[in-house]
Amino acid sequence: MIKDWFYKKLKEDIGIKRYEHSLRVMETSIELAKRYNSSIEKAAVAGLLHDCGKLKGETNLLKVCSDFGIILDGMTKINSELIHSVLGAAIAEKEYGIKDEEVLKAIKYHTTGRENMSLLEKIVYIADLIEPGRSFEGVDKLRKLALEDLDRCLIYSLDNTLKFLIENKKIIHIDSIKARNYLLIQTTME
Ligand code: DGI
Ligand code: FE
Ligand code: FE
Repeated sequence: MIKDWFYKKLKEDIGIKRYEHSLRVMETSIELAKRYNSSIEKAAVAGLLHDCGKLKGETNLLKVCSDFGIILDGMTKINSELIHSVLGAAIAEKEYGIKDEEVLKAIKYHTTGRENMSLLEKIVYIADLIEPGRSFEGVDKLRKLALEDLDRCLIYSLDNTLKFLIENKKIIHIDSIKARNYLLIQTTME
């Protein structure tokens, strides 16, 4: 699924720093896929391309989205941090030729999460946060939890992100809330 030219294009599109982060997310996604018996190939391509929408030097992401025919929801439109995941899914499909819906969704929801995430979506979401280049308070706990219990790790990550958003007076996307509620309901019913 990964072609040689993906690496070159990705590096040019998103810049070296983001590119190196993407390689680490790819490796971490592969590790998690092995740990949880998920497709290694899908984890690799979704991990590699998850930030392919973070176009370097592009100032008008809304225009780029409209050129791709993407209709953004109101909450995404006003949060520049959220646009790159939706745009990334479109770029992965149209420019990298990815057809696998599961992979495209893992890219699309890697920032907010969503209700009833697939295993691959969870893997990429978590790999993005725990790749070896990340250093924030609590990341070691997340790294440990990721190998023990993916859902608990996800709840913990969502808690962290939501606390951060509240502390910084940021708008919370409804999908992040739904992702957390869904996991909490599911894990208390087990
Ligand atoms: O692209 P990365 O930096 O690798 O990581 P990411 O795609 O997870 O983006 C992280 C940023 O997105 C981080 O600053 C928190 C922000 N974010 C996550 N969920 C939400 C959000 N921002 C808003 N406004 N609302 C959300 O629900
Ligand atoms: Fe991202
Ligand atoms: Fe990322």
